Amino acid sequence: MQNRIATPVGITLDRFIKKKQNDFAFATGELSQLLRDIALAGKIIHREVNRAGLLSISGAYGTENVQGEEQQKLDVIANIRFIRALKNGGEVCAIVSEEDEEILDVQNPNGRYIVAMDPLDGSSNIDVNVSIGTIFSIFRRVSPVGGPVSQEDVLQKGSEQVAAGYLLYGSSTMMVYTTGRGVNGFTYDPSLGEFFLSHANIRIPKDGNIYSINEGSYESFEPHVIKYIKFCKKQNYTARYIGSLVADFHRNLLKGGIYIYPANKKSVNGKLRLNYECNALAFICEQAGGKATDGKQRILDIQPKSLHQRVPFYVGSTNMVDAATAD
Ligand code: AHM
Ligand code: MG
Repeated sequence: MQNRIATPVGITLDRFIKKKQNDFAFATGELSQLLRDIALAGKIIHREVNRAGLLSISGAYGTENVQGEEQQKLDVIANIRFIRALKNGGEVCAIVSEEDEEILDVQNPNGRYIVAMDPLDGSSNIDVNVSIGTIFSIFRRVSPVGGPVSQEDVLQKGSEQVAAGYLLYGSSTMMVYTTGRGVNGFTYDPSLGEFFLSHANIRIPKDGNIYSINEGSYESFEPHVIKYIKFCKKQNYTARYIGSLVADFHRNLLKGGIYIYPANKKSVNGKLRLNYECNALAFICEQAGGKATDGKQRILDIQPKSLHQRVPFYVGSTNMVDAATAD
């Protein structure tokens, strides 16, 4: 704790990671390197996101990119870039991604970590120039190093995460992450190519007045959700819904609020994926003093049964999550 207070705002992400690594007597530096690999991939996606509008213009003229490849959708590009960065880094033995049906064995049996990720979340916002994000969770493998990756490696509870974070490609690009000792946010300066600590030791207010939910499905929500929305309106709370989970979550984290993607008639388990979206944000939220549940159970305690499993998601200020999930 003392360290965090002493950390000057403005140090680079690299130096911050190094400083934190020194807090662990027996740290090998692999997790630190993995976080740096993710930051590097984030810089690459930042560049692609910022060129996205131009890509579609050049696409309209039938041009191909420098490698002579066909123009690809940005979420596919992000997936490729992340996988490449993690593969080259060498710390990871397997990746699971929202973009891929199966486990990706990266041919690095000595890697000690597993990464679960949503390389570009909020894809419906890409074409309309609205904020999007990357979400990641890092787990230590449970199978023996050197052998094949197992189902147990990739289906671990969120409480087993050793680190988690997100990149937000907004008016600025930010990386926010936790290693289980608080949450810190870094803002990218593209002119220097560096992330700088801008939000040290983020704490989410216990209460807030922002609620984020797609009210278009109101009629098909469960009674307690309808009741809570009515309550929010009575309280004159502010409704904010970008439809981009990272951006909605980030705003609520800083200002106090709740994000809900509940079950509805069409999607009985909601829409969001436990492994790629909910676990990481739940870990960050709890580390910042907030709460995350599926309406009944703590997100981090859910034992995943399949890679692409969906769960209802209530995340944000503790008092708001409690109120939204009360019968
Ligand atoms: P995606 O992974 O296909 O991008 O879907 C996830 C996104 C979230 O970012 C966002 O909060 C939610 O889907 C919006 O869904 P809806 O349009 O149903 O409200
Ligand atoms: Mg997603």
